[in-house]
Amino acid sequence: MSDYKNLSLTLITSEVKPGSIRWRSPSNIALVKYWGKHGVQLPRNPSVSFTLDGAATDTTLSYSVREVAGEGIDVVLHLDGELNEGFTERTKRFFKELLPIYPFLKQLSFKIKTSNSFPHSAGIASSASGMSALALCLVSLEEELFEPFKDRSEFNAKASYLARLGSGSACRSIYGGAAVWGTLAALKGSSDEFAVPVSESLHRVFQDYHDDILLISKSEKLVSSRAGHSLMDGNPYATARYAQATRRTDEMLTVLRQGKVERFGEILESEALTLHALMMSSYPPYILIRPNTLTVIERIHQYREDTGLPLYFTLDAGPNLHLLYPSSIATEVKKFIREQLLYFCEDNMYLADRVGKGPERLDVSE
Ligand code: 2P0
Repeated sequence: MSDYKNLSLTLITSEVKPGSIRWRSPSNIALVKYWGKHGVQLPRNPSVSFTLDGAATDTTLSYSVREVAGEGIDVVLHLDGELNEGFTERTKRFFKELLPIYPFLKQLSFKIKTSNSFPHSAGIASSASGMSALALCLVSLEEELFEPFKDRSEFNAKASYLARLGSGSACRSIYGGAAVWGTLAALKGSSDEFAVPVSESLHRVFQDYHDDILLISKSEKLVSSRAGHSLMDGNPYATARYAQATRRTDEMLTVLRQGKVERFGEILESEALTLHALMMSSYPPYILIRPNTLTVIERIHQYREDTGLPLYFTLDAGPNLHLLYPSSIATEVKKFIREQLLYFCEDNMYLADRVGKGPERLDVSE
């Protein structure tokens, strides 16, 4: 167990100059899903994801010494240039939880400016990119105020640990390519507390894999992921599911190494349907997919049968479909999306994305 609690991370405030730190961090799509947690944001099973490229959050954290010392956290958050009270409150809670790790958080005043590359109302998860961007800003801030980390991997492990406390899936966004979160016997260094990169063992075909996100519905979902995770505690299939996800994460790592796109797709689709079956078999049961989600799934199956091309889908905790495929068939797949699938998307919208290289620290002046 890593323990980042550190009461010595306290500032001599007269020595601190104001400053800003900026990170752009991407979203990720789980190939084997995290669904069910315990303790303080610990997963019930390992998961593995692709880190995306285009769907990202750009966050600038500005800090200065707090003029009037107070007990709580002093932070305001602006989303797309506007004060956002909901996110300000969530960030306050997050910083408060981090006080045993970063006691200096209550000695500073923070202004956070954040924006997403994807449309605000697109109905795609922003907590992975948002929380990972914020965690990276905080770990960079620690380096600026105290000691630099011994190496990049220590920096990333801590950023991933903090991101996990903000939102479970965010811990996987710290790394480019692919990442595993959760202890796997066969993966040295893997942990329930932070994610580890597995991009070095990614076969060439997966390094620039496409992920086109079909926006079936942009409405806010009725049951949050937080509530969904906790409903797993009473789910009668939970134990079997956690064992299955462990086996599948193991197998998925082999598949990713070997470049087997068909087996990849089989596991991918089964994971998507299993995730939603778990929602339907929770009590109270709920359904997040929409009729158009099913129509598009049928079209994808038919397309595969007709063409033999390795186009497969997955789902997040919502109705939108992620279409995953190798770049070698991009022209055909884009045509299929335009001609046969866009009709089933809200406002005929989809986001074209692909596997990306991971977060980037940006110049504050850019
Ligand atoms: C995942 N999802 O592995 C799974 C699959 C959605 C579907 O983790 O409560 O926002 O913040 O830890 O990470 C979405 O839930 O939940 C999620 P919290 P999170 O990506």
